[in-house]
Amino acid sequence: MTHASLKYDDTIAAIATAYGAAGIGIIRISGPDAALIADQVFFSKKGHKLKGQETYRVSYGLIKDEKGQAIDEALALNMWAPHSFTGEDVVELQCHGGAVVLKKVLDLVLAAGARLAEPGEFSKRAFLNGRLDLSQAEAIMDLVNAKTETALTAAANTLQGLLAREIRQCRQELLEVIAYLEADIDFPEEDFERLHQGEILTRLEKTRERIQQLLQTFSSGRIVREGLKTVLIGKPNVGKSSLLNTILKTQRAIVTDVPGTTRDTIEEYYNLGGIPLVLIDTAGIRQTEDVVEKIGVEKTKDVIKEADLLLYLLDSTTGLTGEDREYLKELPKEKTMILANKVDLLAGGENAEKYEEDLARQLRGYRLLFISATEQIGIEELEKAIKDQFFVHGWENKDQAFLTNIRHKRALDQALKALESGRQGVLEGTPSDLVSVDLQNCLEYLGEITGETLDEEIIDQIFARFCLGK
Ligand SMILES: Nc1nc2c(ncn2[C@@H]2O[C@H](COP(=O)(O)OP(=O)(O)OP(=O)(O)O)[C@@H](O)[C@H]2O)c(=O)[nH]1
Ligand SMILES: [Mg+2]
Repeated sequence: MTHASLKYDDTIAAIATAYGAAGIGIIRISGPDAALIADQVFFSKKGHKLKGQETYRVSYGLIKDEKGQAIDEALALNMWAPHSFTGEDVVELQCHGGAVVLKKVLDLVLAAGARLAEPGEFSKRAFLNGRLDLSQAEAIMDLVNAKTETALTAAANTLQGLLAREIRQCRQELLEVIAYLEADIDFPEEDFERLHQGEILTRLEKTRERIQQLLQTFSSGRIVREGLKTVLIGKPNVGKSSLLNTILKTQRAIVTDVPGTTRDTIEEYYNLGGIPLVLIDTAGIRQTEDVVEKIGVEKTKDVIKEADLLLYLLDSTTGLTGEDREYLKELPKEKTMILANKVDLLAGGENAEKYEEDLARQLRGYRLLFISATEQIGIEELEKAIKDQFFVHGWENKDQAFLTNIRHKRALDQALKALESGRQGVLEGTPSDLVSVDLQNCLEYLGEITGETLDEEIIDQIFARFCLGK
């Protein structure tokens, strides 16, 4: 499916900047009548019209309402098709940033014949006009929502087309193999240069490796995009909320010496050296009769299921209790790290050493750290341990394509399956036409990532998740 031929005959407009008081705010107008519409609300000081201007010109003037009353001073930036973000004629009116002013200017633009853009509609037009592939359009959304620099780099890489380039190369490789197979099917008698089975396998192997490599970047990619879900759990009063506050360096959660202080889960972002942590403080796991607390405890169980990392806190002064053992049994070992908190309360010296050794022995197989949430002992070590466990190196690599989007991951999984089936077919001497079907399926799935082979309906859904003005 090719979208390049699709043309819209209506002109859309929206406020493209964030809501609220700011230095400037931008109204973006895109479509065939962008210039005509802008010319009805924007009047340049020099008296020229935007229609007929050279592309990429900035004009200075006034925005006026129907009665000729000046609303705002503004700059008008015109970018004519096809050299604009959407690939259509675009005028951006840079006004003063107040919400009321922008709303008024937008109303005037709409009254002059533009239609209010749907969320993501500018990006969608850019995609349909071939200015962006789908993975790049989705990266815009990630870029806007990026919570850390690393997330920003990953999104920017996709936006630059690194993922699309990788996918295109895989598709190219497959297309060549398919072309040979098809020729073999259509002209079995004819004498032309055929690809040996070995050569076909080598090529498929190469594509498979590429796809697998991309898939491997996903788990880290998802973490970079959505954050590492880190859940603080443990019995009441062990210091979960205190640890949350210490890591965040604010008094985010209420801390008291009353057990059961935290009743609802609290979620906060924390930037761990460029990597987003979603820190979740919980009501802890315990038997309780209190209704509110009960709901909190139930919620904790749900959160545990979705967590990437569980930080299980113990109170060092009581050590590992029978209750702790019961709870730990319920938790998946591989994603649990145990923090023996309140070490500041332990008497120092030999006893403490022996205590630590004992505990380590009892918790063999777990990652164990000794900390004090309130006295800030062992916090740096904790952060380092998290980084070491979860983050592969290579984030620094600016040219690396990263898979950060679940839709891309699913398509790639399917592509790999189809490719595997085709490769198996070649190995077993399956007829070329059947192998070709598998490879074409693979091609199709790869194309879903960049949007070359995707239903219009799905495309609509993807763009609908964008915010207004994008
Ligand atoms: N000495 C010392 N006291 C601590 C430490 N961490 C927490 N506390 C104290 O332990 C008490 C309980 O702390 P919280 O952070 O509220 O414990 P919690 O696990 O969130 O408790 P619930 O929300 O009730 O489940 C408070 O009085 C804290 O000041 C620590 O490292 N050392
Ligand atoms: Mg608490």
